[in-house]
Amino acid sequence: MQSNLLPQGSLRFETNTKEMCTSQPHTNVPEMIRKKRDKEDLSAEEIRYFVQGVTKQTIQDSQIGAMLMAIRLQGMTKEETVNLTKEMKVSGVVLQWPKEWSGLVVDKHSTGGVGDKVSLILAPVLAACGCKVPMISGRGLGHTGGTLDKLESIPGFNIQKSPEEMKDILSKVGCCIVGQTADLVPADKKLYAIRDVTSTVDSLPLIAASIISKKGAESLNALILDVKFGEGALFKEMSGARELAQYLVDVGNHLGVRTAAVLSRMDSPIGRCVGNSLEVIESIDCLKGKGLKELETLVTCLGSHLLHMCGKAESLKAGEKAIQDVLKNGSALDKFQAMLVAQGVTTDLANDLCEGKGGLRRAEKQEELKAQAGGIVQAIHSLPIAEVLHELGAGRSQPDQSINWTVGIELLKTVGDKINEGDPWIRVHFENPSLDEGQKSRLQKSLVIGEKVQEGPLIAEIIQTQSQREKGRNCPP
Ligand code: IUR
Repeated sequence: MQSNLLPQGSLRFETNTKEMCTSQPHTNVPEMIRKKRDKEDLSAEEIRYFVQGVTKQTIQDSQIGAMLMAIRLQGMTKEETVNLTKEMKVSGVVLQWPKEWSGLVVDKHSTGGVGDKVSLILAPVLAACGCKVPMISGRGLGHTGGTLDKLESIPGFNIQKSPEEMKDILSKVGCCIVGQTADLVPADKKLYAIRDVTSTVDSLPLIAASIISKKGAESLNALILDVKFGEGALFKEMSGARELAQYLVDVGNHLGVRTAAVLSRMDSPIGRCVGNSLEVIESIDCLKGKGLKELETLVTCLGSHLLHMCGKAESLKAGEKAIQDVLKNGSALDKFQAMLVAQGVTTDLANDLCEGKGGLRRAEKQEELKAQAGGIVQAIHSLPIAEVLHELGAGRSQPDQSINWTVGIELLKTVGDKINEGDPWIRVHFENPSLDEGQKSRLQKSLVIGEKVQEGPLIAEIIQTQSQREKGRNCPP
């Protein structure tokens, strides 16, 4: 690894020492591309050479694009994917934690959903249960904000923390939520940028290597994946989500991280609110044990699997109980408050927020829409909601675009609720641009009213390795 990737004065990182003893493979890049093009397997040595060339920029972008397309079209064996993931993981710094934390370092990854504020709740919940959670998250691109955008709607919240600072916050608080630094898995940054412009994003081995290499570089003991399917998700059908989940679980476990996945339904938004600052307020309510049942169910399911996998809970039931306890006794909320202060929010503001005394700027305008029929709320389509919020400024189309954190919606009725004609069902928060008639009509169409609920259960399936299923507990192979 290049020495300039190492933060100065830090002893906390493993460098990719393999590079020093790696000789060039008995091949060259065009020959490696030809092999993959012709569906031959790449050796571990060839994959190492490729990833190091990507990182050091000694391989041309055209060659990287050709290799990615060959992988996209011909696939990779599980062994090749694991080798690719391992090499990507060590392309930059790999976080190292004190020995005392062994077994306790956990995180989650979600494939993204409308109103998905689970990370904001899960990180402090797990910290309150005794885990260490070095959550590295992203900003949103597209519909609404990502986890970092939600947190940045809190004045003062700083997402840029060095590994040293992360370790300090983890020892004092137990959780932090930060942005990715340039030196963590630099190979993924390069590969992702080229995947984006070569139509090679939708490749199972490339997705798995990208996600798991970054989680691997956090040196986790356990990882839970929330893979969503349904109208508002990447996969419309459960079968696609299941295939990705199983692949990610296998690769994660091969990398030595106990990994399991939850397949969760994403037809309607998660929780009551969509939009950055509104989701922070909803998360605080959930941390007080006053969240919408579905949201609490998802947090409890993901968290209990992590507690069980890392050995903090003897069974899933015990994990669920531990989570219910920290939501009820205020210790999860205390962790959230401490994390805010550790990441730059003033003590007064963190107090006000957690005590429900406000503190976040509210949009200048709110408008409620009324139901045009009565019955039971069968569904609230998340995609039109996300699209309208994007148009109103809640999401970005370009990575460097600024967003309006106050823009969002509150659902005054959710799936399963009884509703009468004329009842207000959604409150839209907006500023400039204003909510127009076309957007109101699209929002109205997202509300489906019928005679009974038709949606299936929120948690559809749990994906584990064969040995996890047999032992009832995750073990790396
Ligand atoms: N998130 C990632 O980190 N990597 C990917 O390839 C995709 C989502 I798709």
